[in-house]
Amino acid sequence: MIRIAVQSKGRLNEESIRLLKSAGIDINENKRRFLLPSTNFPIEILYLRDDDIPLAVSTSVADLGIVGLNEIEERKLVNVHIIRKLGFGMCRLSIALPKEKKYSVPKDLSGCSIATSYPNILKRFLNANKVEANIITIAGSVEMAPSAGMSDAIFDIVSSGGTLVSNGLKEVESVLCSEAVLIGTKSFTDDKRAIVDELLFRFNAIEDSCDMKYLLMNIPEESIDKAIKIVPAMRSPTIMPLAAKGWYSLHSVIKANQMWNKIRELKSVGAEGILVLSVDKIIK
Ligand code: PRT
Ligand code: ZN
Repeated sequence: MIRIAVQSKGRLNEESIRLLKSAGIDINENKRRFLLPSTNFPIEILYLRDDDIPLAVSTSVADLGIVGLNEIEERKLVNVHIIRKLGFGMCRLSIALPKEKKYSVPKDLSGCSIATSYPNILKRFLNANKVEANIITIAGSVEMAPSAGMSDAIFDIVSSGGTLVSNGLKEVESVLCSEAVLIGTKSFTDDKRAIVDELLFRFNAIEDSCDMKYLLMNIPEESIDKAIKIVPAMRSPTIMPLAAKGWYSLHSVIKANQMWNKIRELKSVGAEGILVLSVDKIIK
């Protein structure tokens, strides 16, 4: 049995649970408790505040955790290892100033006071740029600090940028790109390693299938070679004869963002009756 810490409520909770469920892990959220075992996979879910997840993994209270990279970069705990990025919870940690203030380079922050909940990441950025500024650590509502007279600037999480605009601030320096990451303790027993490997295998299959489309089409025999060049698939496309002589069915997999260009090219070599289907999982 392994234990994974996920955010109990907040921005990462829903996507974290969705990811585990799409990896085939049954979680009965109706029975939600602090610690909830899956009914079909040797894993239990430990619901925590995001701030507590890195420490839970660092102290081996949990084997794995799902948390924003920003939290890991801020804490830099021993025994915590980033296993992989998860592709959701995208945001950035940025410096913002009142919109009327001038800014061109980090040195312009010299002597400023900067409010943040991420003092360590900010300190590293200021040191790397040889800037002396006064860091004011506050727990929340960082975006209010300049208008409340608490600071000259802020260093905070930005996603759409709407919060900055509505507080009369402008983003001047993006310091860290963050997203949800899977973290783990540095070493596992053999039993736990096998469970973690199975989980990662499933996460990889989900990622590989993401944004992929399955294509089926009818193609005349003389166009098969050209069509294979357009949609080469993972190894090579499947070709099956149709009942109508001289015609074949071709099956392949392509990236969703290539779909319209590929369809145009396939039509130009004589493909007909093209079907485009979503892909649930790809096992390479
Ligand atoms: O209760 P708990 O301590 O668990 O949660 P929390 O309130 O500390 O965290 P939560 O749920 O707000 O965020 C969890 C994680 O989501 C963060 O650590 C980030 O990794 C990630 N994330 C992604 C964000 C955002 N996007 C985000 N937009 N975290 C916070 N914000 C806030 C930001 O602080 C600012 O107030 O949203 C505002 C900015 O949003 P825009 O869209 O207006 O720019
Ligand atoms: Zn938090």
